[in-house]
Amino acid sequence: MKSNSIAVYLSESFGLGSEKISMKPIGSGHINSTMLLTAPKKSLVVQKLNTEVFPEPDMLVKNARLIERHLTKKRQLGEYDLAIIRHVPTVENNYLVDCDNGVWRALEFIGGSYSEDVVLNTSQAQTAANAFGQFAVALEDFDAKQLHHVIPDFHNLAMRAEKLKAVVAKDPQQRLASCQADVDFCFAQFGLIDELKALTGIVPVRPCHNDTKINNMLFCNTSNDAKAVIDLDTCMPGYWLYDFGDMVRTFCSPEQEDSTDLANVCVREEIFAAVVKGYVEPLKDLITEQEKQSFWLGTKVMTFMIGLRFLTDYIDGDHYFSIKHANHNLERAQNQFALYRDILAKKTTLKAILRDV
Ligand code: ADP
Ligand code: GN1
Ligand code: MG
Repeated sequence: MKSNSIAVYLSESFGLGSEKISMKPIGSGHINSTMLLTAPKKSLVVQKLNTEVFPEPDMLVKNARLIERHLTKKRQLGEYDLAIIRHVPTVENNYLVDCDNGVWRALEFIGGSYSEDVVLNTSQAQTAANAFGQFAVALEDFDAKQLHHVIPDFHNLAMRAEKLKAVVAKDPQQRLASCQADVDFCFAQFGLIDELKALTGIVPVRPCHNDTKINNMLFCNTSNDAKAVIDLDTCMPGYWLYDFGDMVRTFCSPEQEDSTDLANVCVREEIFAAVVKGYVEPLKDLITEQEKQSFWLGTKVMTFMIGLRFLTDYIDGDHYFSIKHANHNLERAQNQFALYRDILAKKTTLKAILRDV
């Protein structure tokens, strides 16, 4: 199907007609294909879902709509101020459309907003972390047992380690020789698995976003305030340390996640402090002492685990994360390991910042 006919089909399905429409890619997500569909009446975000990653798209939509409903109630009670990204039904009142050999959904477009791939300053970091904190608090009384586990073991480091070991043993693309040092480095970090296991029963399992990347936050064009938390696809029960760690991973480096300028990949300490301050403030009445302490482990685990996932996908032949060029996943992995090494090198300073909150 040509992109023009896809646009017409989707536009008609979601009730926007077929006149004067256009569709163009937005954002830089690694999993789904995200497009802005513009029609005279209104614009919608349309996404072709990656059904390899999300084999049950109807469950994905069901989860998201449960969360939408919960957040809507919170807004009505004056307990949640951010915009809510709602799924848009088709003219036949479905939420998924089959088109172009794939499954599509539509989301309300939040106009007058922008997202970032690299945090610009401390104020932006604190604003976004605070909004992710507000989101976490709003979900606190949401019964996360209702959520289907769309990707089982998503942040299970032990399982991620097993996947790396399995792919290394197979080496299906003969790529191991090009990344043996990275694999050895990974294997030397598996003590993190026991550190995580030790938290079982000590830190609470809570509803989590699980993908608190900086580009999953929309900011207002005029005020630069946070406008909406987006990309709710992996909302599932977890530890707050995951959401904290993923913010550190994506907010603190001055370089993009796939930058090859490794000498410049580092944790900006002032951004780290802003993330801590911004996130903990809305959580202050709920967070336990053990949870606060677990944020150091979250900082290490999330940065390391995403690096490990990029490396696993590289060795496996790039089936999971979309890539723009050969070696893209290896470059991403090496970038994340550089960041992880800097985190370890700055342990004393970062732990002191955490302690001071
Ligand atoms: P992916 O799963 O591919 O990461 P996202 O849902 O995060 O997809 O969307 C990718 C990008 O599209 C975001 O970073 C943001 O720039 C833009 N975007 C997504 N949803 C909206 C929305 N409802 N309104 C405005 N922009 C959006
Ligand atoms: C993916 O979809 P996106 O780009 O927001 C991935 C996250 C990773 C991230 C790394 C469902 O997120 O887990 O942390 O890439 N999402 C999924 O940038 O695997
Ligand atoms: Mg995203």
